[in-house]
Amino acid sequence: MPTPQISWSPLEPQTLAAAAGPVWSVTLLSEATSTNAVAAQNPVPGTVVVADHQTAGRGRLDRSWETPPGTALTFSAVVDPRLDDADWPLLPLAVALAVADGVRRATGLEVGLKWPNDILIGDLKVAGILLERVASASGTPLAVVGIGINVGMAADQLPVPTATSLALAGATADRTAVFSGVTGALAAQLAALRADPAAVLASYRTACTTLGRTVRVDLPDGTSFTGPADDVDDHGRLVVAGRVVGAGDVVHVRATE
Ligand code: BT5
Repeated sequence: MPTPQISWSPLEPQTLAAAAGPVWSVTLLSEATSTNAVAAQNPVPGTVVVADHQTAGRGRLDRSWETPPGTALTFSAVVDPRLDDADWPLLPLAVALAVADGVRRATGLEVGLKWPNDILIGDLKVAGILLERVASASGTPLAVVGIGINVGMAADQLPVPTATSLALAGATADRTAVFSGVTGALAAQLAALRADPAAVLASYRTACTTLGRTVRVDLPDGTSFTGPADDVDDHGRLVVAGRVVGAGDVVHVRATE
């Protein structure tokens, strides 16, 4: 892979705040363990915590999210989705659409969405999302939306062989430009989800590159099975060979002939 040619601008609080616009209230930390953990300490809707560097970034299911200093965008937004309980499972899908839209706006790159919310370029992961449900001081259910995007990593900085970066895909946008694209798209997708959950689901079905592929599903109980990914149902669950999968890891095996 070629070495990316990018001139890096440091993250700067006022520039980030301007990039996000008035909808979001942005705090920049030079270093944090995990922006999700910081944001959850005092969750106020509209708050966005950005870390220039995360020292203990978290993935799902106690996995870790690793990013070398200066190469990644790592932030968490606190949102009040104002959704019926039945529509909460659509939130991760709406956030995945937002990351895809935001990356496209900032870089021109088309990314793929692997169910439920991995962001891929080809078969390599360029961004991940960690959603956690928390309660406000008054008890309102809120979501901490954690987003990690590999913006500028060179090949020798990738934490795992299954990762890639926007720079390695040819993008020259810096972290602030990507932040602007994604925070704007996140506000738009959240509004769309509140207004018309079925329309967001329809957009997700169109964008989800898992559909039509053969996948292996690794279930939380340690078992797995393989089959064609046929649909995303109205509750945001993946349907594989007629079986409904609400939680589990999905591996793209090959395109269905
Ligand atoms: C995710 O988990 O993909 C969710 C990642 C969310 C990270 C953001 S950063 C801001 C906020 N604060 C946090 O602490 N977290 C959020 P999961 O699907 O479980 O994927 C984790 C797996 O991806 C790991 O086990 C590695 O195999 C791989 N991985 C780790 N770092 C990676 C990276 N930078 N790029 C691509 N893959 C990575």
